[in-house]
Amino acid sequence: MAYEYDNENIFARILRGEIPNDTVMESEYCLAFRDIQPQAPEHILVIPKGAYVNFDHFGAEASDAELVDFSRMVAKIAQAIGAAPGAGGQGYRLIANTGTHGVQDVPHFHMHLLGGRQLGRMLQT
Ligand code: DGP
Repeated sequence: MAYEYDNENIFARILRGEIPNDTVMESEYCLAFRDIQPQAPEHILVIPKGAYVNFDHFGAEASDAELVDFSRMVAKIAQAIGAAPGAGGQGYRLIANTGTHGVQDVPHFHMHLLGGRQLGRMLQT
């Protein structure tokens, strides 16, 4: 399976420090920052630092350490913003838009974490 990664995509530029971001959390393998066009009071993007185009690329080719680090960071952020039901929060939604049908705009794998209000039901169209 061949995945072509565009080194000039906006998240690659954020990772290189060429574009500023509002960082929420950083680890060895991942960065989380606030979405520039928030759709909810809490709208955070979690991305691997590695060059992965989308979730199937990440899931297939990332190391175990990268995969674990990513999941742990999502869980830590959900807790940090007070949204994790296991810690008394009211919940959140994770979305990984992928490819054309998934309406993915930025070709660097990212997970949207949305919360802070009652969200509508999936999917509208
Ligand atoms: P999508 O690829 O459709 O899953 O969404 C990409 C998201 O990335 C969209 O919600 C807006 C956000 N975004 C695009 N450019 C930037 C940027 O330069 N900085 C930040 N923080 N977010 C961005």
